[in-house]
Amino acid sequence: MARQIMHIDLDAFFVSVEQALNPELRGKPVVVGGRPDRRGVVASASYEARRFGLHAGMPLTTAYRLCPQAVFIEGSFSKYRDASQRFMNILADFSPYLEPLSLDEAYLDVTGFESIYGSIHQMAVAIKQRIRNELGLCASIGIASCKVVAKVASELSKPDGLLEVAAGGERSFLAPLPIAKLPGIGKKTERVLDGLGITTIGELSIMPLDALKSHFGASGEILRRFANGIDDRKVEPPAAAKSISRETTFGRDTRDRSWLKATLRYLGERVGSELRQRGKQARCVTLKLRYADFTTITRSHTLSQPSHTDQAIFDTGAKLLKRELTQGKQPIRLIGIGVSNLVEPGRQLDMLDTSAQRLEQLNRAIDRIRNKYGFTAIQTGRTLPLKDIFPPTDNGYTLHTPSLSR
Ligand code: TTP
Ligand code: MG
Repeated sequence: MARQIMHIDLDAFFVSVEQALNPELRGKPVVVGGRPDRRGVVASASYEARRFGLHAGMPLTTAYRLCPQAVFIEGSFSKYRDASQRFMNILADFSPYLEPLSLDEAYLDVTGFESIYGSIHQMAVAIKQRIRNELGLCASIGIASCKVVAKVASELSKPDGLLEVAAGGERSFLAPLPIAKLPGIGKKTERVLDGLGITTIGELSIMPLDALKSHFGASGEILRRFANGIDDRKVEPPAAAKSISRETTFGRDTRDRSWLKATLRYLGERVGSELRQRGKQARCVTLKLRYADFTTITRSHTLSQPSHTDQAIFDTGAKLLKRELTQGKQPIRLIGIGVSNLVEPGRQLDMLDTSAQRLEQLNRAIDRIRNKYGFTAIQTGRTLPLKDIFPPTDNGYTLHTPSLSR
C-alpha cells in the first residue's frame, strides 16, 4: 500500500511571527534580517515584499533599494523558537510520526489516518486551521507517497497552499518542473546539468545512470530516483545531536588575539549554555579555524573529566588557539568551537573540590538570569570587546554571520 506523507512548511515564517504579534505589520512589505543600512541579508520577506523582488539571502541594501517602503525588522530568535515549538506540538497531536527539518518545516507520516478525518486532504485542512487559530500563522502542505514529492508539492503550493499528488502520478507531476525545484539540486548541480542541456526534472529522470554517476558520483543515482518520484526514506524522529558547536565568519580577516579570544569566549558560552540546557556534559572540545585562503583546520582535546562549564570549554579552546597562533599562519577568517562525546553527568570526583562546585553554581546562576532577561543580560569580561561592535539583542550578539550553525 502506498504511504501518505505530508510536508508542512510555514509561509514567510520569521515575518509572519512578527505580523501575528503586531497587527500593524499585516498586509505590508516586511523584511526580517536587520536595518537596511547594515551589512547583512534578508532572512525572511513577506509575500507583499516578494512582489518587489525581495527574497531570502538578498543583501539588505539591495532590498532597501528595490523596496524602500518595506518595514525592516532586526528580528528575535527566541520568538521564532517559541513559535516553532508550538507548531511542532500541534503537528505531534496529529501523528506520532513527526520529523522536524528546520524551525518551520516538518514531515508527517499520516498513512492510514484518513478513516479519522474522512480523507488525508481533510486532515491537512484541519492542521492548517489549527495552526491559523492557535498561532496566527499560515502553513502550506504537500501530500504525496514519499518525502521528496511531498516537499516539492508544498513548495509549489505556496502561499497558503494545499496540494496532493495522487499515488502513481509522482513522475508526471515532477516532469515539467525546472530542476532547481528538486531537493538536493543546489546551484552547482544546476549549473552542471544546465551545461548538459538538462533543464526539467523530466529530462533528468531519463538521463542514463552512467552519465549521472560520472558527473555526481553516488549522489547521481539518488538524483535520478528523486527525479522519478522514487524515495524510500522513512519519516524519522531526529536522533539526539551528537555534538554542539557555534562558529562565525569575521567581517574582516584578523590576527588580533584579544578579538579572537573574545569571540571564542562568546561562542563557547553559547555552546556551554546549550550543553547545560540539554543536561549533558562533554568529553571533547574542538576548535575550528578557517584561514584567509580558506584552508580549514580543526583541533580537538579530550578533557580529563567530562564538563559543561563555560570555563572548561573556553580554557580548552583558548589553549588550542594559542598553539595554532604561535605557528604564525595567515589571518583568520572564521572561528568556531564545539563539544562532542556527550555523556550524562555522572558523579564527579571534582565535586569534592569547592572551587569546582562554585564554578558549577556560577554557571547555573548565569543560565537562570540569561533565560529570564536575555543572553546579553550578563556579559563576561573577555567578551566585552564584542559589545562595542555588535548590537546586543535578547538572543545575544548579532555577529557578522550567525553563530547559530551547528
Ligand atoms: P523558509 O521556509 O525557507 O522561508 P520562509 O518561511 O521565510 O518563506 P516560505 O517558506 O514561505 O518560502 O525558511 C524559514 C525561516 O528560516 C525564514 O522565515 C527565515 C529563516 N531563514 C534564514 O534565516 N535565512 C535564509 O537564508 C533562509 C532561506 C531562511
Ligand atoms: Mg517557510
